[in-house]
Amino acid sequence: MSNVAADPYPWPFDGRWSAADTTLIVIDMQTDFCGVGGYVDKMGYDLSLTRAPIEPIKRALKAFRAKGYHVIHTREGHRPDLADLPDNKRWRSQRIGAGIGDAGPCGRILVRGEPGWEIIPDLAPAPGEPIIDKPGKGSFCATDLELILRARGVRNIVLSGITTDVCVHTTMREANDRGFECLLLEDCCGATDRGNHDAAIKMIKMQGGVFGAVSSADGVIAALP
Ligand code: C5J
Repeated sequence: MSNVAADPYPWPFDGRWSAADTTLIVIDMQTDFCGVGGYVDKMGYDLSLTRAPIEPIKRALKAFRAKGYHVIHTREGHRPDLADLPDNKRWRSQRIGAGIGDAGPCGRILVRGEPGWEIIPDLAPAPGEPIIDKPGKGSFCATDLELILRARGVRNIVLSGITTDVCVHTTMREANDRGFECLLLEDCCGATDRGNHDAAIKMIKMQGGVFGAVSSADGVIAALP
């Protein structure tokens, strides 16, 4: 069994990882975050940054699936009646011209069941892969993700998706605090701002790997037991 060549330490810390105890998590690869007419597009950000991880994630997904690893997907979104949408989150989104719950080119922005909320076809979940619907940034808040991970005996989490500095980072922090051993794949993530992506990667590597370690699609694929 070989560790992943990662920064700042060969991952996982104790060399224990296998298909049984390791999951790839693909965070929020929805049209709202990387598609034309979605939430991020409406806010005016450069879609090439949030689309950059699509091909690397595809390669990682193929390798993890081929070896029988756990794969989990997440979607950020709200109930159609917006009962789970905090007033401040809605107000801030309206302020930047992309009001959550408002009509947009891909349906109501960030609302469950709308076209913009769907995971992009390129990265569609395979049958049997759990999809976690979350109302917030972190994947553990108000979801059954932890229960699913513990029930499956997962101890290692490999993170991919968008955005690096918001939903991916929040999820990594939540997972790390719960004792999961985390690895973020740098080229499998993207942010709405290049500097924020780079800063988010740098933060992980501080203090000997304060939230875990960082590698790439090819790095993890080469080492997959
Ligand atoms: C944001 C996300 N940025 N998936 N969501 O609102 O990062």
